[in-house]
Amino acid sequence: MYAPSSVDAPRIHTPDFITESALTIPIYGMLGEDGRPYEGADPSGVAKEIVLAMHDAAVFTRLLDERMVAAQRQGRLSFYLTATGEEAATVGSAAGLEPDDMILPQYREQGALRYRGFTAAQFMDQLFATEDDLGKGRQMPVHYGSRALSYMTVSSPLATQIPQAAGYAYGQKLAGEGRCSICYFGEGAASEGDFHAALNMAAVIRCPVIFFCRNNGYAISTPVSEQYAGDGVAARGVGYGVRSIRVDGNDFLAVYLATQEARRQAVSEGVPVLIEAMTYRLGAHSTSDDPSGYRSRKEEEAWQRFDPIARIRAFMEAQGWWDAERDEALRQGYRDEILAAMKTAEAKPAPSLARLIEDVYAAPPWNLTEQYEALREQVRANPDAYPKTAGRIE
Ligand SMILES: Cc1ncc(C[n+]2csc(CCOP(=O)(O)OP(=O)(O)O)c2C)c(N)n1
Ligand SMILES: [Mg+2]
Repeated sequence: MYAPSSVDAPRIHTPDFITESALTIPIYGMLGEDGRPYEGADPSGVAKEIVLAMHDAAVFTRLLDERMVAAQRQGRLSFYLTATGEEAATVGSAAGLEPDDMILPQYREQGALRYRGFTAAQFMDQLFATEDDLGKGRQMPVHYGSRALSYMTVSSPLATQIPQAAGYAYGQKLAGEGRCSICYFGEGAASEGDFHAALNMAAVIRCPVIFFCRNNGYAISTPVSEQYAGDGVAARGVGYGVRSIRVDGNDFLAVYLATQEARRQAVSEGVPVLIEAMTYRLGAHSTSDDPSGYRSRKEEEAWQRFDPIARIRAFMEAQGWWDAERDEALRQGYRDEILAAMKTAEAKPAPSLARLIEDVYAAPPWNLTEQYEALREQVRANPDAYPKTAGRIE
C-alpha cells in the first residue's frame, strides 16, 4: 500500500483512470442451489452438530416470523419484522463466532439471537412488553437485547451500531480479552455517514470488529440499483483498508466458514474485517410495508429457489444427516412452544410504570420525575385508555 506521497509508487505516463468496474469482487460459495458442494469446495470443516444447530435455529426463526406476522394481522401485536430468506446470513455468522463475542445488531438478526439461545418466552416478553421483558417494556417490538447472550439492544436509527461496534471492539482489544465484535447492518444502512466513519476509524486504529453487511436487495422500497453505482459494499471496505469478502448469504456453510475465518484474523491480528452477504429479503420490510407496490411477484419467486433452509436441507440429505421424523417433531415442538409462549406473554402484567424512567441515571433527575408524575396522573384519570398499565402504578 502506498501513501499518496510515496516515492516508491510506480509512475505512469498517460492519464489512465482506474475504471469503476476494475474491482469486481467474486462470491465465496460452498453449496450450489441444489445443496451439493461445488467442485473444489470442501465442506469437511463443518461438523454435523454445527449444521444441525444452524438448521434448527433457522427453522425456529422462520416459524417465529410466520407466527408473529399472523399475530400482528390478528391485532395482537403492533409491529413485527421478519428475516425470511436471510436466516443463513444471520444464523451462519453467529455460528462462526465464540459465544462471548459481542453482537451489535441492526434489527433483522433474530436468527443470531436464537442461535445464542434466546428462548421463545424471551422473544415474547420483549414483543408483548411484559414485566419480564429484559428491556423493561420500554422499546417497540423486535428491539431485543440480552446482556447474558452478549447481544446489544437494537437501535432504531440506522447505523447507530456501526461506530459503536468499532469502539466496543477497540475496548476489547485494549482489555486483552481475545474477543471480537460483530456488527450487522443492511446495505441501506451502509449509505449512512456513520458506516464510513466506523470503517475508517476501525481500519486506522485497528479494531477487531467484523462488519457484516446483509445485502438483501432493498432498503424498504429502494432497490440496490437505486442505492449505489459501485460494486456493492465489499468494495468500500477495500477503499478504507479493511480486508473484505463477499459471500453467498443464502449458503450456511460459506457464511459460517467466512465468519470463522474473519474472527480468526480479527482476533489474532487485531484488525477489522468486512463480510458482505448477498441475500434477498423474501418478506415485506416490516408489517407496515407492502412490497407489491414496488417489486414483482416474478422477482420474489425467482429468489424462492435460493431459500437457504431448503438448501441446507438438501445438503443434509446428501450427507445422510436428514431425518424426516426428527424434522417434523422439531417443527411441531417449536410451533407449540411459540404459541404457548405467546399466550403466556399476552396474559402477563405489563412492567410497572416507574420502570420507564430508571437506568439512565443513578437516581432519576427532577425533570424525569416531574414527567413521570404527570404521566401517572394521566393513566390514573384514563384507566380505560391504558388497560395494561393502569394497575401497574407505584
Ligand atoms: C437514520 C434513519 N433513517 C431512516 C430510517 C427508516 N428506515 C428504517 S429501516 C430502513 C431501511 C434500511 O435498509 P437496510 O439497511 O438495507 O436493511 P434491511 O431493512 O434491508 O434489512 C429505513 C430507511 C431509520 N430507521 N433511521
Ligand atoms: Mg437491505
